[in-house]
This record gives sequence, C-alpha cells and structure tokens, in this order.
Amino acid sequence: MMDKPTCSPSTPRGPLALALPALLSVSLVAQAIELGQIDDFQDQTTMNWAHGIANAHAPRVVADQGPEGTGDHALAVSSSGGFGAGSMIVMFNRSQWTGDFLEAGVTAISFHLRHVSGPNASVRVALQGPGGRFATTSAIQVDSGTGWDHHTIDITPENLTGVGATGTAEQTLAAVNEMRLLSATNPSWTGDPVEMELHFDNILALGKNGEQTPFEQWRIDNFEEDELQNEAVSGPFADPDGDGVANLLEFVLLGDPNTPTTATPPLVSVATHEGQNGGETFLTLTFTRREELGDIVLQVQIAPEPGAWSNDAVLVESASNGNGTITETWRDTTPVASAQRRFIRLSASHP
Ligand SMILES: [Ca+2]
Ligand SMILES: [Ca+2]
Repeated sequence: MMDKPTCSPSTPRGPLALALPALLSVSLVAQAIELGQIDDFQDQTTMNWAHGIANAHAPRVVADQGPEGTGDHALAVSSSGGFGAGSMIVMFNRSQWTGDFLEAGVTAISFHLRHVSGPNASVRVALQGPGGRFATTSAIQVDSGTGWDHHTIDITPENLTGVGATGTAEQTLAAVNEMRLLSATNPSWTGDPVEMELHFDNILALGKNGEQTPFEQWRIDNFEEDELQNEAVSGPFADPDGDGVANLLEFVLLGDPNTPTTATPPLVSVATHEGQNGGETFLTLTFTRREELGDIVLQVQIAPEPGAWSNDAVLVESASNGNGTITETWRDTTPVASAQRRFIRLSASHP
C-alpha cells in the first residue's frame, strides 16, 4: 500500500534549506553572468572554479559535505602559505561569472561558507575587466572553524576598491573576464599566503533593486503593493487561496496563488523502470514545472517514513515542452516489492 504524496514546501529552514538535483544545476550554468544563477556543485564538478596551476590546494568537490549533509556536495579550496602554487587562499572563475554584471542587474553575491581550518578569514570577491582589477572593500569576516553559514557581499562600485585599477569599477563590471573568491586582510587580487581551508556552496548572483529573480517578479505580477509587504499573503510559504499549495510551489508548478488548485499537482504512480536488477516497479513522481527557477531550489525526496527524507530520488526522464516548462519523472530507489510502504514528495526552498 502506497501512501499519499506530499506536495508541500519543506519547512522553512532559513538559508540552509538549499540543495539541487544535478539536472537543474547543469541547466542553470550559462557562459555569462545571469541574475539568479547558482553554483551548487550537485553535478560533482568544480563548476569552472580553478587555480592557474594544478596543485593539491586547487578547488575540488567535497561530496556529501554541503550545508544539507548527505547528498549535498560543496567546493573546497585551501592554501599552504609560503610561496608558489596553492600558497594563497584564492580561486578564480572565467566562465559563468563573466560578462556584463550591470546589464544582468547583479549587485551582490551570496554563498554558503564553512571555515574548516586556519586563521580567521576575510572573504572578498574580486573582479577583473577593462577597468582593471577590483576587490570588495568590505569583507565577510569568518572566525576559524565556523560551520556552514550564509553570507551576502555587495559588489556595486561603492563597495569596490582598485587593486590594479586602470579605469573605473563600472568599466570592469560591464565586461568582467574573471571573478575570484579569496581571503585577504586588505582588498587584494591574490589572497593572503596563509595555511587555510574553506568550503563554499550555493554561490548565487543576486540583484538588489531593478531586475528581480524569477520568483520575485512572479510575486510582483501576482500581488498588490500592500500584499507584497505582508509575508502571510505573498511570502514563499503562505497559501492565500487556501488550496494547500504554498506560493513557492504555485510558482514552481505554474499555479495561480489567488485561485484555488490551478496548479497541476505532481502525479504519483507506481511504474516499471530500469533498476539495478533490470525492470522493477517503483514509486514514481511526475510533474511539469517552470524552466527558469532562478534561486528557488527543487528537490524530489523519498523516505521510508515521513520525516526521514533523503534527496536520493532518481531522475528517469526530463523533457522540455518548448513553452518554458519541463516535465520530469523521478523514481524511488527502493522497489515496491522490497518495502511495506514508501513516501515521495516534491520540496521547494527559498534562499
Ligand atoms: Ca551543494
Ligand atoms: Ca495556494
């Protein structure tokens, strides 16, 4: 006997409620900066974060060590101190964190950060472009050994200091060719030569005013000004039409937050899929979702009992419908024949 599906947002857990199936992370990687883009390392690559010379301290994936624990992968970077490759605490990206930050409306970067070892860190973003090199004037101060925490740093010209500037910060922001994350006591392009290890996850491109993330734009489109100020009406976990579908899932599943049950609920079925032992029958979840989720994180979760949720569900099929939506089918890992009951649900979280 299969229990009913849960189609609900996960309990609000603050900024740590983040993890993403590999499929989504791939689709969000563009070769130029985009508002809402996120590096979550769920595809278990370094997502183009690198050192110039290969060395033991270069950026690398640490599996199952992200803020969400098992199933959440993160990125480690370290340094040895002294001189040479890997001596300084810094990493660069010349792919998706390049291009016109002004046009994209990206004014801040947020990320999860864990300080693993070494002295206290002063984490900064540095940018290189036609105006030369700039680093953030303010730094995120992280004490030695601090566990996962969520941080946001302003990268507007007001918070950038030239560290090899030949022009203005605006010139660089309009055509960035390299972005760095580093730790340095003072604004720097290279990072300090210290012995340190830091872990990063969910590196996210944020806008402040003007351009919005897709979810913020959706809120503006669907709610009045006074409602936007009221989290109990327009917040991600509110359900103003009382249909049991919270706003976050109305957004994801293309519903109308002010009209009950216009979102098409995920369909739970029992179906045969290719498992480890050939064709087997599994609890299966199929849903059609918005393609551009921005900073909203979706997870298909499975459990033997409610509460014991894991993110191990297997993506069976994903097809773009050509209209801005994708239909996905996910299956459980445990065949129906091997369990008395199983649960599957769709969970969405908001940074
Ligand atoms: Ca991750
Ligand atoms: Ca609703």
